[in-house]
Amino acid sequence: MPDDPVSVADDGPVRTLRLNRPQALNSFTVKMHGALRAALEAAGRAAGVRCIVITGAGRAFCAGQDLSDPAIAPDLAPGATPKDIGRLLDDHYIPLAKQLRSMPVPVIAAVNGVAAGAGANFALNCDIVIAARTASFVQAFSRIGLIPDCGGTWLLPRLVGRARAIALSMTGDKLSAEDAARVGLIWQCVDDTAFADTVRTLAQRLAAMPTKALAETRRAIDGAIELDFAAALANESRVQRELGRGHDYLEGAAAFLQKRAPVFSDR
Ligand code: T3D
Repeated sequence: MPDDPVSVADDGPVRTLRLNRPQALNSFTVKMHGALRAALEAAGRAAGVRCIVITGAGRAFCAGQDLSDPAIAPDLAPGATPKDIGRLLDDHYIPLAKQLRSMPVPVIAAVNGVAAGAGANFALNCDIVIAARTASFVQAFSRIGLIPDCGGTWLLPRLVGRARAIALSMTGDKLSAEDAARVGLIWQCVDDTAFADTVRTLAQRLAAMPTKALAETRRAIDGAIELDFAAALANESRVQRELGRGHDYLEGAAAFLQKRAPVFSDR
């Protein structure tokens, strides 16, 4: 559908979800939220999908909330009742952030252009963030009197430390993709000319890996942030025991010993 806010394309085991509102820099409307969450749900259920790439159409990745969406746009009339922004977060951004961090397959954010506000933090919730060199990250919230959301207050200090988290969030300054990679906000910054190929190669590579172990890796690392050292060690043992009973471990070890390529299938 040409006016579909999220387009879906498969390349073998890799499913690409493209935010498709380029005229508004792929900012989130309630409709796009619904389409994205449904597409993620469908991708998670599809046995043949082993890696998801999320990217944007046109020159932007995502400009965060569409500030003109009637569902949330402030009524500027004097005395008008303020819209309930907390409800918008409860209904859309929180479920999206949680969904991304519990997907059964790895999720790559391929940040093709500017990622602002919740659009930036939405990307940071993905497993691996690759950005084109001309892309940028903007904690735009302070410019409109808000705080970082979609997990930003939790993610930013953990990714880049308190000093950078606070300065980026208070100033709302644009951070180049190159600087984002340098300070550890994202995984990689790639020249625009190499961007599509780099994303495709990584996605296909992840898709050929043991999917269940990758999803459990994310879960264990995210969970360990909340644990003390002993509890993290115990959790590693519990998850490793479970994975050790799976097909992918037997296959991976056998393939190594037999000097052949493994074929993974666990989900
Ligand atoms: O309701 C709530 O606010 C609660 C939700 C919170 C979650 C959030 O995400 S809050 C943060 C919302 N996002 C922003 O504040 C970002 C606003 N956009 C910008 O700061 C800039 O557009 C960018 C830094 C992203 C890009 O700048 P630039 O110069 O490359 O592009 P531009 O000229 O500003 O924008 C191009 C068009 O996209 C323009 O429309 P026009 O004039 O061509 O018809 C602009 O209005 C539109 N656009 C950009 N961002 C948004 C948007 N339209 C609606 N909502 C947007 N967020």
